Amino acid sequence: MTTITANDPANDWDLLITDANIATMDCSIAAPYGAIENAALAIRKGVIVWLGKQADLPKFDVLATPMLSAKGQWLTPGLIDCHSHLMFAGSRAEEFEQRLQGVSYEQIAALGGGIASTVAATRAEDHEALFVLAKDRLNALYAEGVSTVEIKSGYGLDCENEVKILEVARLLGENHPIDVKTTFLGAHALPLEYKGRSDEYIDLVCNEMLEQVVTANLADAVDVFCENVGFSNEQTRRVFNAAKKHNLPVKCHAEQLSNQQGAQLVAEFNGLSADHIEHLDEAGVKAMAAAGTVAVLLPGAFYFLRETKQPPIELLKQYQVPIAISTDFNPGTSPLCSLQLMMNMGCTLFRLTPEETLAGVTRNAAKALGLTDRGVLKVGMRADIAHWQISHPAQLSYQFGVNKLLNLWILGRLN
Ligand code: DI6
Ligand code: FE
Repeated sequence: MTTITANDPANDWDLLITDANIATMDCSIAAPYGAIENAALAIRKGVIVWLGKQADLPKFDVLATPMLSAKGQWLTPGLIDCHSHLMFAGSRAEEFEQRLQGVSYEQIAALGGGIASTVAATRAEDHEALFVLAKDRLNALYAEGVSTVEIKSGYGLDCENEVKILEVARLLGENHPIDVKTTFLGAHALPLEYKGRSDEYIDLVCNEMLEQVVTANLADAVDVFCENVGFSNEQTRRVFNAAKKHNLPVKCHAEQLSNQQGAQLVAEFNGLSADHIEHLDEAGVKAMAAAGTVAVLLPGAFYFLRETKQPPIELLKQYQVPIAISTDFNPGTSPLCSLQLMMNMGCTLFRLTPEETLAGVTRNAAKALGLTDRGVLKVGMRADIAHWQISHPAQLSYQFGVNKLLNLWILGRLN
């Protein structure tokens, strides 16, 4: 035991969690899940200031330190949903019915349904209505241990409405315990009024829209749907160049329905992530590995579209591309607002291990958002901590539908 003096910070902890098993997800700890059993963790000012075997705790002021026993249960990093489109209005249940009768996602999009119908519904709602809709969804994620969520725009598709969506997302971040990161996805789909004029629409995205978004500091990153039903590789490049001019990191909806070399392109811009990537090839994987671009897998969309083409998981592992998992929560291809369900699907549909899946919603999801202060439990990191009633961390991927969350601290606070 270390003896400490009166000035030692150990006298000044805001909370000490004892009797915990901790899945730190820290790669520098050799055990599976970076696990430390019989452990304790101390928080001061929203940051983890001590973590280790309980037997190694320094002497601290027992009377002055708020303490909580984890009762032998598990702590993990707060979960991170690094790819969501949760700011939308309306429902696409009828389209779901059509698809079940054999109409394809691309056919529906070509007929003016799909994303365009959500755009019409979202344009029709004001800030307040969108706030309420999105808050409910954020609450659902929060209830299952999610502490950081990325929210994309992309259902406005004009200056006014893209700005509105991002403003509401920023407002949610200020009014909800979850930390919200925003991504400008003006190039999500071609709005109906630009039919046949996609290059002109890209001009609007790169100039007016992005200028407004940047001026009001509404976006943390820029994304493009690089696809047959979205935008070409060349158009995606234009948007990435514009983002670069404003020092915004880029990410890409890449290789979801076909191979448009979007992953190589986003890697060329040292992008944060290439997402979906069912049709990714080896050259794309290599480019991502070289650039440190994260592979974000979206099993909900794969499942909901009843896709059969698997992302190249073995190649991603072979080239050590970090793999994240996310909900892609959206009304068209993944109306599934549960990151825990995605963890289960990551294992069942993509054959990831529960440990890889947990890394996918913590350490690697943080990387996919360019965040270095979370995703791993260790000293110096944000105290974003989920406390679970489980006897093994694999239970988080194995079981679904019974909520095992006991506590969720975000920046050291329970809400
Ligand atoms: N890929 C997707 O899966 C979603 N957006 C995208 O670029 C679909 C969005 C929608 O259909 O509303
Ligand atoms: Fe998406």
